[in-house]
Parts: sequence; structure tokens; C-alpha cells
Amino acid sequence: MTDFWRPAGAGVASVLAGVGAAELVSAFVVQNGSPILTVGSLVIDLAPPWLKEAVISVFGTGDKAFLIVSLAVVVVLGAGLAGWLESIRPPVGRILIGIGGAVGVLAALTRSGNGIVDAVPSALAAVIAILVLGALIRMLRDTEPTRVAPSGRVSRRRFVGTTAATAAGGALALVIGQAVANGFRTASAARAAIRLPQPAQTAAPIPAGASFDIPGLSPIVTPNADFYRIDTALQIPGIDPHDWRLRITGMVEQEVELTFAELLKLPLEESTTTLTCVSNEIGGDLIGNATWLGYPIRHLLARARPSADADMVLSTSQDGWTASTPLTALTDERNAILAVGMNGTPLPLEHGYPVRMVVPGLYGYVSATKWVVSLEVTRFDKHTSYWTDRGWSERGPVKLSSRIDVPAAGRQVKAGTVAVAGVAWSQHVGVSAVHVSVDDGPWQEATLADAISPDTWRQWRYAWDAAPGAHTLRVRATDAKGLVQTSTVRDVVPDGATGLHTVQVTVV
Ligand SMILES: Nc1nc2c(c(=O)[nH]1)N[C@H]1C(S)=C(S)[C@@H](COP(=O)(O)O)O[C@H]1N2
Ligand SMILES: [Mo]
Repeated sequence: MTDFWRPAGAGVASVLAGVGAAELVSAFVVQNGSPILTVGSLVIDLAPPWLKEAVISVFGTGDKAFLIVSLAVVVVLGAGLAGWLESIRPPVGRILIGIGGAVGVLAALTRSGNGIVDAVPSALAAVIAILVLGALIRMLRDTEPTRVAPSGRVSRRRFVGTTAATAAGGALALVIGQAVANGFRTASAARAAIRLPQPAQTAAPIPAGASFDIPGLSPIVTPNADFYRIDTALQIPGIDPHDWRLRITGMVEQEVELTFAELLKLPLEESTTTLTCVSNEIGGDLIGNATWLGYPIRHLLARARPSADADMVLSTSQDGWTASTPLTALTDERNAILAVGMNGTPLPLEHGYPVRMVVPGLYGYVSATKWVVSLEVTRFDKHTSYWTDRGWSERGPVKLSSRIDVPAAGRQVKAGTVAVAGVAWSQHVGVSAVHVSVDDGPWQEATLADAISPDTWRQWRYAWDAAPGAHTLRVRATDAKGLVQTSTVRDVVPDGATGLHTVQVTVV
């Protein structure tokens, strides 16, 4: 093949397809693995200071744009070269692309705070580009005349059309990926700049006696980084707080609209509340306890004045997820809040930044709307919500439950006194007792740590005199109203699991 432009075009189209797909994947899955920006950052790190200064003095604040454009030029030239080389000396073109991909992977792995996943988009870009280039060059070969097919087996026009379509698809994916990632970056930057106001009312202090010092026992307050995350969001909504609005509409006398700045000026209150997912299996870890900073929803609803026959509030997130919460749970004296802070920081993006709902006593699927933007006052017989449309119960009060954290299931422990410990919860009612049974023996009373409030879980411990052999430990909680946790085993669908957490351990 003596042609230059056609194979060079195939090279550029292949790389566009690869990079486009990778940008899309990085925006939706990895969050910060954009191959273009990763390599760009590496270039910034490696560039000698004189070059950086020269670029800044010429381009000023356009220095980043200059970097991206230069990078794009280098990539396009390299891709064209790879296409041409592939047409005259396969697989040299594909090897060149592989080297480009390796630079991306290396750049991703050497950024501080990055892990293996961050290298996935660059690797993916290279793999896709190599496959596409192989296919396009094969197609190009088939356009050449042979003895049996004097005008080639594939028309040139078809090759050009396929190459153009590949390039266009890649470019589109790249633009979409960048747009999505940009929203996320804007939100992250805005979050970093936020100073949360001092609470007008601080949380009930966490008593020193609320925590036992037992390795492996869940900390009484769950650090944000360890807090379970459950949502339907493939891409975490990137909301600029300047654009955020909450609208209260529906069966109200007065519609209410609130900006983020207005929300922060209201007297915010701190409260510690344990959040649980209805999908939490017995013994599961879809539960966490945090100190939230927020504004009581009941005050906002009082401004809106719901009509007397309303019984539900349909909350909607920016990405269209909905929850149906009993109106009374938002207007009674419990601490149902619009939260802006979590354990002393603005809400993490994945936990609903800038604003989410937290309602003590209800499972998340009927109450804890993250990225919340609207509250529609309505009726249960008029509207359903995301999970109630999918077979989950209309009402979702949290069920009394308990969990053994230590010893962990399957663990070997030394004979003698063994600390058995865990957590128990019945949000908005409170836990009054926990009992442990060894090998189906009598229920022994465990020691409870101090309660923070009825809205939070409670640690417990039991000193077990363990003899060698295989043993079964079981836990059972009693709530503040005297209800004893049931041993009846029920699945999480439709309104939360029941049963007793049981672990097997070996004592040696
Ligand atoms: N926007 C939105 N909010 C949501 C959800 C969701 O899918 N989308 N899931 C809910 C469910 S089922 C639970 S259990 C809690 C989990 O909150 P977390 O991820 O902060 O722990 O969020 C709730 N809020
Ligand atoms: Mo959930």
C-alpha cells in the first residue's frame, strides 16, 4: 500500500474510538480516570520548570488549554503515523498505539492517590484502538484490486464511510464523557470551597460510655469513607450548589423555594442518626451512624402549609430517583432534616452533596433522598416511588435488629474469656437490652454501652467463657418498648429482613 492519507485517517479514527470509549467509561465508572487529563497531569509534573514558566508567560491562564491542545496534536499525529505504519509494516502501528496506552497507564498509576482502577480507562483506550485499527487496515487492504476482484472486495467509499463513522462516534463519546466529568469536577471544587456554618444547635454529645474499646467492633460513629453507599446513580450527580434549589410543591397553600445560600443561613441543627438500608441482610453492613448537620424539614413544611388530606411527601433527586415518605414522619417532633453536613464536612458527593434527607426511624428507600431537589406534598393513593414501584413496601419503618461484629464468623479464638461484641438498633424507638446465646443455650444478658439517643445504634458486649471446640453465637435485641427481636427468618423484600444473627467460631 502506497497510500498515506487513508491509513493515517484509519489511525486517527481508531484512537478517537478508543479514547472516546475510555473517557465515557472514566466519567461514568472511575470518576477521575480520564486518560487525557491523566496524561496531561503527568506532562505537567514532568515538564522542566523553564518550559512551564515559558508557557505560562505566553498563554497566562490559557496554559491548561494550551497543554490539552498540544497533547491532542501529538496524539493525532501519533495516531496518523500509527495508521500509516500499520499499513506498510504491521503490527508496528498497533505496537505504537500500545506504547501510547502504556504511557496512559503509567501516568494513571503514578498519580498520588490513584489505584489500579484509575488505569483501566487508558488500558481500555489502547485495547479498543488496537482492535479498531486492525479491522480498518484489513478493510483498507480489501479495497485493493486482486485478480478475482479487479476493483477490490470492498469499495473505497465504504472504507472511508466506516472510518468517518468510527471517528465521529469516538468524538461524540469523548464530548459526552468530558461534559459529564466536568459537572463532577465543578461540584467537587465547589464542595472543597464550602465553609459550613456553626450549628445553631449542637448534637447531644456522644457520651464517653457509648463506645467500647474492642478491636473489630464497629466504631460508634462511622467515618464518611467507610459509610455504606446505596443508590441507583451510575454517575454521581455533580451539582453546583449555586444552581441548587429545593422546591416544595403539591398539596400546599404556599409553594416554597429555597437556594443553598438561603438554607445555610437558616439555624442549622446537628443530630446523630443511624441510617439503614432495607436491603441489609441479617448480619449485613448496609448500616452506618453519622452526625448530620441540617435543617428540620418540619419548619419548611410549616411554611408551605400542607392541606389537611395530604399524607405523603414525594421527594425527588436531581437524577430523578424518588422516595415516598409519610407526611407525619416529616412533621412530627423527630429530627427529619435536610442535611448539608456529615461528620463535620459538607456531604460527600456520593452521599448526596449538596443536600439530602435524613429521617430517623425509616429505611433509606422511603426517606433518605440524596441530591434532593423537590418535595411534592401529595397522597399515598396518588403517587408511588422508585422502589415501591418495584415491589417494596409502601411503608418502611426500620426493624429492630442486632449484629455480632466480633468474633467475626469463621474466626478462631483462644479458649478463655472472649469478648463478644456488636451493635443493635431500633431507630426512633431505642434499644433497651441485648442477649447472647451460646450453642442454643439460655439467653445471657449482654452489657450495653450508653445510648446516644433512640435514633442511633447501640454497642453491646458480652464476656464469653469459651471452651475449646466449635461453637455457635447468636444475638437478640429488645427495644425500648419491650419488643423482642423475632427469630423468624424473613428476606429483605418487601420491608426488611428479620431473624437472628448467628456466627460459628472455633475455640482452640
Ligand atoms: N437520589 C437517591 N437517593 C437515595 C437512593 C438512590 O438510589 N438515589 N437510595 C436510597 C437508599 S435505598 C438508601 S439505603 C440510602 C443510602 O444512603 P447512603 O448511600 O448515603 O448510605 O440512600 C437513599 N437515597
Ligand atoms: Mo436502601
